[in-house]
Amino acid sequence: MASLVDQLSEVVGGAHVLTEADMVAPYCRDWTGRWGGPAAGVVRPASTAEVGAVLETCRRNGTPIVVQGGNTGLVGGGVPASATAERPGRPPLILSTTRMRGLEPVDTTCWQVTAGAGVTLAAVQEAAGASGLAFGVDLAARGSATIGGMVATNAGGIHVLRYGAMRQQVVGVEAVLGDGRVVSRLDGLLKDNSGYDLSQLMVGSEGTLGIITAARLRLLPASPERAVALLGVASTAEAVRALAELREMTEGLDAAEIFYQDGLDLVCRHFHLPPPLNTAFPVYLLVECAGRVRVADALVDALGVMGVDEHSTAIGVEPSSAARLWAYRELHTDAVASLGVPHKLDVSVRVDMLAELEQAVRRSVRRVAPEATLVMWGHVGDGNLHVNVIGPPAGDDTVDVAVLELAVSLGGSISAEHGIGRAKLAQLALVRSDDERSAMRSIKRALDPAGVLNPGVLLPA
Ligand code: FAD
Ligand code: 2HG
Ligand code: ZN
Repeated sequence: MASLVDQLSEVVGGAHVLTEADMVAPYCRDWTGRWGGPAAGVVRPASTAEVGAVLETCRRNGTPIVVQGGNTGLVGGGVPASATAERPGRPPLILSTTRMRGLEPVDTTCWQVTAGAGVTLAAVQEAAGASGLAFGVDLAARGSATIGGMVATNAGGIHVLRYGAMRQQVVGVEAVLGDGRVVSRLDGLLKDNSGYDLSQLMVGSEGTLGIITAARLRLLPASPERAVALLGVASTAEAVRALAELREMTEGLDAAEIFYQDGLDLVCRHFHLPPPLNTAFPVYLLVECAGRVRVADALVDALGVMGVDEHSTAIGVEPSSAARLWAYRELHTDAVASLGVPHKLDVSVRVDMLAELEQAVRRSVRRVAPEATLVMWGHVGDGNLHVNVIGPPAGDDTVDVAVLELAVSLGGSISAEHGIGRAKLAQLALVRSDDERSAMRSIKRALDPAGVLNPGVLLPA
């Protein structure tokens, strides 16, 4: 019988089956460097039919598949399990969607676009912008993160408070299910109550139910005017209060982000940036308003009413000055990566509990990992803190468990936007009941009975 590589080469062409160690290696480790393991190889199909044929080949051979898009995920869901993890059976094949880059023309009547799974977020944003429209989700990994990966993780990002997460942008999905059936809802219907919404079932499924091959996405009118303000404040509680006031007084608030002096220092040091304000503050609130007219004036007026003084504020209206202010926030992930392999905890609580969460995380990390470096930032409007801890060995999850349990004890979630992946598999029971996890397993068995897709991601293998 022909080898797996020969069979796959038949399907996608030999050039798109990678088996040499140095070619395969970059696909085997995640962006953070914390997660990864060996793979049998990488296969790069270019169409839905090829994805179906690859899946069929793997099912016949009993080879598990790890689905990978841009490999910017932060919970280890798009890379193989580590060699030391319990991995019964053979190493998986990585199915990379990066050749599925078809982007249809923007539909300017329906304000929609159909994108192949491997199309990057930046490409969708660019295409929408060229048609006078915009896409509702934005995040710093825009140059690499793919639409398939963003749908599979229900990515959030910086505009959730105005436009929602990826789920809200998905009109329909095409996917090859684990058992080979194809679901395709790319017709662009805004109203369609004809049964279960299989597209939305794919959103947030982290590659465990099907391989997304394309998505029909909702677009928005572009906002020609944009204004950013960076406010230095005394505490997280004050940032939350300021945001509540701004929400009442401004229209078009589309981002509200928080970071702290230690994170800002790190960003400035690592990227050789001057501090944004003349005075240092414990906490920084970055807000952005976007719309058609008078956006900057309205934001400045609101800040005036709030009594914010110029020493504690920087305003960016021109695209370059707005981008300069955004950089202080967006460069946090890269700056932290320069310190070592981080433990990333992406937790959320109700917005009115955020200040308590922040303080409790500081106490908890000090207690369980006193030598560690702790850097936090997040999406304050969504009650979402990104807790990054550098110091403890990658395999030691003491600090992870402490922070996740803390978030749950405050009524929060162990995953605000990055997903469960492999990183938080053991903690899923903290937030999902026995009945819920059992229902999830039933869905998994119904769509992927052989358990070929992403075993050990989101649910135990
Ligand atoms: P991958 O990392 O390749 O995969 C992620 C998961 O999706 C895996 O489980 C994988 O198996 C699955 N998957 C991928 N493609 C498919 C497919 N076609 N079909 C089925 N399953 C698939 N995330 C946020 O939510 N908000 C942020 O603000 C944010 N900012 C980030 C900033 C930086 C600098 C970085 C590095 C990451 C950031 N992320 C953020 C995380 C990341 O960008 C998202 O999780 C992204 O959605 C993953 O897309 P990807 O193509 O890289 O997917
Ligand atoms: C962000 O909002 C991303 O910056 C990444 O979600 C968070 O790196 C992180 O911990
Ligand atoms: Zn985030």
